[in-house]
Amino acid sequence: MNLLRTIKTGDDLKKLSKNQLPALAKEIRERIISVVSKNGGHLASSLGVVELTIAIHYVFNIPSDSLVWDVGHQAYTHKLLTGRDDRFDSLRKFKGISGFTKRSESLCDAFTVGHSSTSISAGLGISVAKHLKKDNSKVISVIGDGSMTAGLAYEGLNQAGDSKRDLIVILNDNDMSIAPNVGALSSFLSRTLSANYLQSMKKDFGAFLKSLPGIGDDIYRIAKKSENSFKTFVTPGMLFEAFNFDYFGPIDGHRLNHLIDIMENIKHLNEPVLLHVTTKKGKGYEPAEKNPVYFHGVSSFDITTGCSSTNSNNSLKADQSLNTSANTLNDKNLILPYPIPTYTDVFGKTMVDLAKQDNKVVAITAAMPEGTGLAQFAKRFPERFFDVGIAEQHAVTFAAGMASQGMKPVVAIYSTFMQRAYDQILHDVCIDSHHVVFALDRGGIVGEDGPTHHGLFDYSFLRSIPNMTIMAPKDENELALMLKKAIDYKGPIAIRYPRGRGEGLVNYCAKDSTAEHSFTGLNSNKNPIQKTKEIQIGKAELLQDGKDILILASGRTVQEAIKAIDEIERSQKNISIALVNARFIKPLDSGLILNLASKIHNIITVEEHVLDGGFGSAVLELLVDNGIFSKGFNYKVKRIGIKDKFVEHGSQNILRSEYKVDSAAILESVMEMVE
Ligand SMILES: Cc1ncc(C[n+]2csc(CCOP(=O)(O)OP(=O)(O)O)c2C)c(N)n1
Repeated sequence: MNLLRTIKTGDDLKKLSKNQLPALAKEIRERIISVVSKNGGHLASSLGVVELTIAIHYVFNIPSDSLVWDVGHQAYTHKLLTGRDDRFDSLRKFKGISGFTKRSESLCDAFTVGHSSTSISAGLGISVAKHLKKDNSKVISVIGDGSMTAGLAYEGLNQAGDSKRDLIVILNDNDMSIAPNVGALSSFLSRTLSANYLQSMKKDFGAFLKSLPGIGDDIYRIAKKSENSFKTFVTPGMLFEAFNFDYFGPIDGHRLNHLIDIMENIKHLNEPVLLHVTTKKGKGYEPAEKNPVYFHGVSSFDITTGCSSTNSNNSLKADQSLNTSANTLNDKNLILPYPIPTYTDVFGKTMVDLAKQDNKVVAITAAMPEGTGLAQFAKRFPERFFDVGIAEQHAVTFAAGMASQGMKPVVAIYSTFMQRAYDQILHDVCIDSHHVVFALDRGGIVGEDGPTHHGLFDYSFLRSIPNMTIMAPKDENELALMLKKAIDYKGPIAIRYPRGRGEGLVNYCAKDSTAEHSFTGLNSNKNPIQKTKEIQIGKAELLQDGKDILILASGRTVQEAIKAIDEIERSQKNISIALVNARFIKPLDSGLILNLASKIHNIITVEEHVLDGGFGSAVLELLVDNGIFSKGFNYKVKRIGIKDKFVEHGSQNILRSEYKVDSAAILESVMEMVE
């Protein structure tokens, strides 16, 4: 019988007997594996919490009781149990089911999320509001041990414990973040768990307590009492009890009956409770159990073998990038005799090259060694590599400290996650102008991960900070050169580059590249991007001169502009277009831009970034401040970028077209201007 099909709500689930639940868990796993194998997604995290999610929905009344998932990437079972099975095939597709929890998608999603470590604070806020509204329903926040490495989680625990608010925090401890979890908390949790003799002592002690009159068989009491007796010197409980949480566990997160019994008991407590559950990431699918890092987030794969169905290029197989749009052709439809490296690959390889030459270069990641391309660096230079956990704020201030001692820290954090560290960039790095290099991967539209993950705000949030320099490469060659430039520079400097493959200009991965980057473009002679010229701070690159229209493009939108210009030339329209690769968002190449703008009065700026405060805004400020528009000419200016909106999820290509930041949008603007 297909049990999953019978469940639309928690009430439907509660009609099942406890004996039927393991069969339901099996069906759910099969459904998740089947859909993720086609659409890509966060597989291992979701498989790890199937039983935990069933137990929560079996015991609590969602959505009256609020369930807050941390990150929201593990919530596939939750989606399947809350009326979204029918649409689950559209997971992560444009207009389909989101890969994270999203309030607009279901009443059962208490909080919209994608970034980590928010669940305790949000849960507490919900709990306090419920209390003020005299609503006695419960709040359950589920947070992973990786997400517990962020300071925000402790800020939540701190207030929750102090306010003694009714809040159940479930710590889903699988000893993994994306990569193996790091830090003192992680070793604390796992040390306790692996101490078998303590576990057995605890069991004996539990049995002893059980035998005492008045204690009986109540699982809750036994768990509690036995834990109390040890917590002061051996268990993770001591940490959470210090925050005034009532600690239970650790318990096996795959034993449904046990989970349900414990939850039935703790739901009657009206105080901060922490239930520590241990789970196996990837549970129930052997390839994911064996390789949870790879299957944390994965593009489409073959279910039997677990191998990627898109490409053999490593960085395209596993999460962190969720690069589902792999191809073997470059943009000009040339088949290349090697896998086209991603920007991330090129960054990682260049970091190794640069670190070989300069022992002051150090690399910092916030829990994403693979995703940021630093895994090779970590292997080659373990003493110069720092994974600080999901702690972007700390990563930046830590880098500032190192820079103050003459080291050259490169902080590699996705653009979207760097948003977390704004004050640290401003206050700790930029005021003293420390030489910290920010490598902002996943700048622009990232695709299927959607609005929580697009890197569409970095130009504007960085541009306003004094002392900051911001670069954006038009292709992977430029990324490598910019990184080299940034290492040699003195002061805060950011390089913002996109998710996905480069242009296939150079067989980067196949070369044992040394200090010298001999870039040999493989494309047709017409392609103006094949030679990468030396980067000079604040200097743009004039790719093509022209008379009628000036296109100022930033980052990879230069490629879209080249495509648009190719199209115009092919259609034999007689339009003369000047194209500038801005390279620098700050400082702009004011000399070149003002000079061109004084001659060409139709100007288009292009950016894969929100228009507000972005590259186009910077250009306009430059033009206005230099009186360009007051010279009596009739100027037309069009800014192409993301209007004041959050961009949904879907493939990068669909979104670029939908939000009009692609070559078609440039072409349209050119035609509007000339007509
Ligand atoms: C602020 C922030 N930084 C980085 C990430 C990327 N990220 C997504 S899931 C994850 C690991 C989370 O680990 P854990 O909470 O233990 O959950 P698990 O996947 O192991 O179930 C990371 C680092 C993020 N979502 N948010």
